[in-house]
Amino acid sequence: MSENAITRRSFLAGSAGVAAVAAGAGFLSFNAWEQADARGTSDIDHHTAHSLCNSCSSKCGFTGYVVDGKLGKMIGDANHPNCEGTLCGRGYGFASIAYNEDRLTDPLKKNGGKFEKITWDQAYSEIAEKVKAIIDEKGPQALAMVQDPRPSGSYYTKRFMNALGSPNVYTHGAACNMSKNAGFTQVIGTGDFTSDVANSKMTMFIGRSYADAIKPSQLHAMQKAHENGAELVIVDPRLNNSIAFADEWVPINPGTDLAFILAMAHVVVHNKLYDASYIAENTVGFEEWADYLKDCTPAWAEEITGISKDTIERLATDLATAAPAASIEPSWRGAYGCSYANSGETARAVCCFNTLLGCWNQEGGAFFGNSVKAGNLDKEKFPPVPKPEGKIAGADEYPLSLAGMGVNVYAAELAKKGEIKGMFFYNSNMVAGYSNPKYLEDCLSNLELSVAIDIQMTETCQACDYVLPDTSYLERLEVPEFIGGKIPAVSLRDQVIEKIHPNTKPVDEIFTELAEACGVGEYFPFTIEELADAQLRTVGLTLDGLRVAGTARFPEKTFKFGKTPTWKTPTGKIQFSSDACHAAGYPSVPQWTEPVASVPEGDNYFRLIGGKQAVHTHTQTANVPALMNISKQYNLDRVWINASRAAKLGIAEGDEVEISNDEAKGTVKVHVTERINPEALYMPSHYGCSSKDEKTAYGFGLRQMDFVPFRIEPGYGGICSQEAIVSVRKVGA
Ligand SMILES: Nc1nc2c(c(=O)[nH]1)N[C@H]1C(S)=C(S)[C@@H](COP(=O)(O)OP(=O)(O)OC[C@H]3O[C@@H](n4cnc5c(=O)[nH]c(N)nc54)[C@H](O)[C@@H]3O)O[C@H]1N2
Ligand SMILES: Nc1nc2c(c(=O)[nH]1)N[C@H]1C(S)=C(S)[C@@H](COP(=O)(O)OP(=O)(O)OC[C@H]3O[C@@H](n4cnc5c(=O)[nH]c(N)nc54)[C@H](O)[C@@H]3O)O[C@H]1N2
Ligand code: SF4
Ligand SMILES: [Mo]
Repeated sequence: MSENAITRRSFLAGSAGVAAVAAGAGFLSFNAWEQADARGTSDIDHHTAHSLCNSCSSKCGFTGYVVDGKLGKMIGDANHPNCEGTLCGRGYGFASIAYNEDRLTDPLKKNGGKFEKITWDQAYSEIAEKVKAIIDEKGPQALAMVQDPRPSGSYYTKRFMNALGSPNVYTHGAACNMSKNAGFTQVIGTGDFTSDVANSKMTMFIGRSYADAIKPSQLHAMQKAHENGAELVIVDPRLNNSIAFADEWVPINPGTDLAFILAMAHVVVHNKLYDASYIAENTVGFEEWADYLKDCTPAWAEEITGISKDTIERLATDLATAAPAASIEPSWRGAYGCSYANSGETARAVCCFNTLLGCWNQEGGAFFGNSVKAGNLDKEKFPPVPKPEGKIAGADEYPLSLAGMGVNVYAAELAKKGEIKGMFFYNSNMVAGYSNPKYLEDCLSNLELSVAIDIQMTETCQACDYVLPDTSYLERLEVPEFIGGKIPAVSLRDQVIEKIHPNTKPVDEIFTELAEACGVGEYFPFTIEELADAQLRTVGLTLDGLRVAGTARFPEKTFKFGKTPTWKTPTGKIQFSSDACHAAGYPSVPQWTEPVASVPEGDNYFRLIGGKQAVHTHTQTANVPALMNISKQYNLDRVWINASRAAKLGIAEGDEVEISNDEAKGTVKVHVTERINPEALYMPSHYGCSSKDEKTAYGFGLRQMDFVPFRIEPGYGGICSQEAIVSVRKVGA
């Protein structure tokens, strides 16, 4: 530990030097240090270290205060762009995972359905033998990796797979935001943008809740916009908790956002509320889209969306009036990240609509920010890995999907077909979260090699043959994390506490040693410290410096509003029409496409929707007692049902109901509320864990994914997580 620890003395010595490297660094104050040092005597081990929360993709930066070897407190780092000094409850709660009684402590192998402890040497040699056999038989394309992008995880998993010759490195994207990013890419040539909410006159949130699905900096921006008097509108079948800072809830029918946006576009185009010269200079396909939009009247959309034509007309006009300091916020997952068969097309429509507002790179509108990346490294020390042959599996079948994410569920299907024979899972609970768990388990059971690298015994671990125990994020140093934005940044996950379980290993060691066992060790002749330091030196920093600062900003790269971006589309323009979409079987301009599943007539049918709760992340926090106690105390596992629909079914608040469809059946209590659209049944996303070795999580609530039929969105590759209809009845009725 000692070389990672920043003792009081080295902190004071280092802080003078670091000011030069960490522009704007808001590292801890002397007072804060004094608090951590309350016991004041020099014989007690006490130090601080900067880390990045691993509870969600925001990876907020914080300072960990360690006393007697244990994490005592965490303070969000003010200069970390996603956190701005505030951590959310999940961040604090999840840190206790390091000390969780269900931690994986040793490598495991499945034997006759039961797991037994094995040595690392045995694990490496058996896995390597299978890897080699698979490559000999079917080539490296028969291997795949699924990983949740974390700093070291992204680097080492990709390098390992590419060293073996496989291009098949998947993220969780197809179960998160890939359809959205892919749809955006077709229009604006890039997968994401940022709404300048804080400075906007009006922002519309379509299926995005800053207050439930938290990134602290976004919530700060929303609060600021609210205080500034901006018009903030929430379009959501469910009245989410962001309403505290918003003006209006638009309770749309689930899966119909595309019709809503098309009708708003109709209003703006029909009433000529757009900047014609901007459209003429920057876009292709406008006439074709405008022609299609003629029939997309607010009255037409009212039928589909359940939103009155007057509301649609008013909101579209308000947005156009507030433009260019207005936008539809990019959203993340809820409405069109991966939910429906029309998600990618909905995303396209969002970007087309924002184009009508002329808001790109305008203050208060939507912008693209700047980024900083690590430069080239010394080739001797960090030998480049040859690019694997061929494309990631699924790229041809889902031509609009993004190669950087890949269609992870298609890889599972290939496993079922015997075309993929070996799969690795790093920091990923695919089985419980990426589509129907029963189906995914079945796919994985066909593999010759399945390896999960995790910290707790999840459903995915249970479905694999080998389970390797990572250290928790608090116990390891990782590759630096570069973060784009208004002022780009680089941030460090340093080791905060000593390893707790001696037989666990950090991710960098696992993949370095696995690579050696598989005969490709020549690509890993460096330590994580050497790699991190080399990357940082390419941007004028050092590992020692960033260890003290935690986060460094690049003010010289500050983004400036006003400049029209270079559009990285095939035409070099914003594309109302896309040849690639047309080739993939969609209309060339975004048109109304229905979701595949529709709610049948009958009092007891609903569309099942999901959504985050502020105290949990996906499937990974349900086994954290501190967070689960909140869920239990407040009955957070209840499903939400609309009050008038409940009345028809004789269902009252707190009743036990049975939810069923062809995929699954289960009972749970209900929350009867006016805060949900009558068509929708909301099941919180975080419960229903089926792994008995996660003792806190097991058996609490239902799992939304159990009710979702396995389906992949044509072209885009999303998992269609809300193409699920369920029937509801009161238990005992
Ligand atoms: N607390 C918490 N915060 C998180 C995470 C977490 O797990 N927990 N995860 C992080 C990650 S990885 C992600 S992707 C983001 C997700 O961020 P979001 O996408 O904002 O999160 P969700 O809660 O899934 O969905 C947002 C809203 O979409 C609504 N919705 C559902 N269906 C529809 C629809 O058809 N149309 C419309 N208009 N709305 C719909 C839901 O009711 C919900 O209120 O959150 C990030 N932050
Ligand atoms: N049921 C359900 N499914 C979902 C979602 C949901 O909320 N509920 N959300 C969707 C969204 S938005 C996304 S982005 C994806 C996210 O999908 P994933 O990225 O797979 O997220 P989790 O389900 O939280 O699983 C994370 C896994 O990483 C493990 N882990 C945590 N820390 C470490 C570590 O330090 N090292 C290693 N090796 N493993 C670690 C956890 O134990 C857990 O098994 O899921 C999607 N699917
Ligand atoms: S938003 Fe919360 S859970 Fe996510 S990284 Fe930040 S502190 Fe952790
Ligand atoms: Mo996500």
